[in-house]
Amino acid sequence: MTLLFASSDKEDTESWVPALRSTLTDREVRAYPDIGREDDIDYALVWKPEPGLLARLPNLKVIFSMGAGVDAVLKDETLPTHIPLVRMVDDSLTEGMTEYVVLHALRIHRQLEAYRAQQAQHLWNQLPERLGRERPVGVMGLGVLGSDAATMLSRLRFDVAGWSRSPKSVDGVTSFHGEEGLDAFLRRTEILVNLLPLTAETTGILNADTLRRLPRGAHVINVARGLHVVDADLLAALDDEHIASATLDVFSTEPLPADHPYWSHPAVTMTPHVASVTHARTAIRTVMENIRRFEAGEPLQNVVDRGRGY
Ligand code: NDP
Ligand code: OXD
Repeated sequence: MTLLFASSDKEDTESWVPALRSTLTDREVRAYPDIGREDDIDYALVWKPEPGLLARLPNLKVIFSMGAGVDAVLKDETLPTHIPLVRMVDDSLTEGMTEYVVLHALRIHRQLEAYRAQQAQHLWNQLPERLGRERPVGVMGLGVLGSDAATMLSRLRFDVAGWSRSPKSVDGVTSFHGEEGLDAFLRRTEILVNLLPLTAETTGILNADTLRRLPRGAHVINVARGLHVVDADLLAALDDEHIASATLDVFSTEPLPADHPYWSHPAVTMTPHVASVTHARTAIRTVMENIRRFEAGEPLQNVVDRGRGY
């Protein structure tokens, strides 16, 4: 049995392949681009694979995504439709994302940027503070990551709501769903966290219309995909201060081009797609468990619904 590891990121190969080889001791692990004979590859573990690569593997049985988001895999028009695609669900990925969301929600809520600006001016000035329970936070996407982040925010006593496709029951979180629930969700949300998958329906969902429906002075935290945001609309909303700040971890082009206005915008806080990273040592266990299930004839976990795109 042979597993192909194929990531567009060379550093992933350096960290994952030795870990895979030392864990999957009874398998052959190959690293792209040295794929060897195409017909003896059974499984592929991929991140942004070269388009056409997976279609070339005639005996491929399961495709595993190293990421929770599978938009980059599904973008490949030649992707075989009969082979199950499994997305990454891993505790370390969930925990990392919740840390990031909580960090930035608290940074915004406790006005850290304003205090840093005052510090730069040697200014001692106590700003009015609000209670967390008076701060409506809204999480778009109440899936694996969104529901964990929303739960933690609610434990911190924020007034938390979530928006998803179907109704949800998450402790301490008010659920809104579907097109019909979007307006009320947006109008009550002062800190918006985007944790939706990127699909045809969600591309460009943070645009002039939806941003305008947030209360004036709202903050946006985008940790899902850059293409959820219409960049020109967000920049315009920041410039006219309808949106007070944007915390962006993901961008429509990554790495973000050096001349992009986000780099120097005073209301933007950026990180280079690190809100949560997939840790090889934990994630490999989830891949192994799914291979075991597949070979035992048991149902695979976390299979992507191709129709929905997530
Ligand atoms: P899930 O598939 O578990 O959850 C997706 C959620 O989005 C579900 O609640 C789903 O609703 C909701 N949703 C999907 N489409 C719509 C829609 N059209 N309208 C309303 N709600 C919708 O995904 P994860 O939580 O695991 O991951 C979310 C995303 O986070 C990933 O796709 C990826 O893009 C991003 N990510 C970013 C990382 C980073 O470092 N920046 C790291 C990891 C992930 P329902 O439950 O009703 O189906
Ligand atoms: C993911 C990511 O989707 O890291 O897992 O963006």
